[in-house]
Amino acid sequence: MAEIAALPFAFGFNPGTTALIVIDMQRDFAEAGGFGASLGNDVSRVVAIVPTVKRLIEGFRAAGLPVIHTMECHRPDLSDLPPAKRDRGSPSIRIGDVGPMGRVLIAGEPGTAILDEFAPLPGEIVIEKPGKGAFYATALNHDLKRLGARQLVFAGVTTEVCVQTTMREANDRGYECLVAEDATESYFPEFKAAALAMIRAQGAIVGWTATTEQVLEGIA
Ligand code: C5J
Repeated sequence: MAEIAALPFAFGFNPGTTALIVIDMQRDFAEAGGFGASLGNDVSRVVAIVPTVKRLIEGFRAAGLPVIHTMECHRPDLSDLPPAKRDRGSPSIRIGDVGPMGRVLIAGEPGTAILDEFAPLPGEIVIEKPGKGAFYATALNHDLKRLGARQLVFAGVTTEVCVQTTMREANDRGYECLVAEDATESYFPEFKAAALAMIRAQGAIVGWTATTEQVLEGIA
C-alpha cells in the first residue's frame, strides 16, 4: 500500500486501483456567458485553478493511472431535466436556453464542452451526467468496477456541489475518496472551506483532503 500525506491522516492507496475523477471543468462553469456566470457568479476563482488541475491530470497520465472526466449536461429534448432543476435559482438564462455559448448545459453545445486545457485523451472515460452527483443516471460505477478502481482522487468544480455530491455517492458505494484541495474550487470561498472541513471531519467520515503536490508526490 502506498500513501499520500493527507488530512485527517495518511491516505493509503494501491496505485493499481486508483483513478482521478475531474468534475465538470466545462466552459459553462468557467467562462463569462456560461451557466455559472448566469447565476451571478464571478468565474475567476474557477479559472484560477486551471493550471493546478492540469498538473494533477498530467501527473495521473504520467503515472499511467486512469483519468475520468465528467460533464454536467442534459439531452437536447430536456427529458432528463427535472422541472425543479430548470426552475431553481434565478439565472438570467436557464438550462436549455440559448446563451452566448449555445444552449446552456446541453450535450454537444459549445458551452458544455470541457475546457481545451483538459481535453480528454482517446480512451479516457467521459461521463455525461444530468445530476450533481456523477453516479446518478450514469455508468460511472460500472466503469470504475471495470477498471478495478477502489481509491478515487477528485478535482474540479464546484467543491460543495458536484464534487462533494459525487464524493459522497462514491463513499457510500465503498470507494475511498480524496479531494485535491487546490484543484477544486467554489464561487464561494467559505463554501469551499466548509465542504473540505466536512469531508475530512470525524475521522475522514466522507474522505480525505490533500494538496495537489502531496497527491503527485504520493503517486510518483
Ligand atoms: C453546479 C457543479 N454548481 N458542477 N454544478 O451547479 O457543481
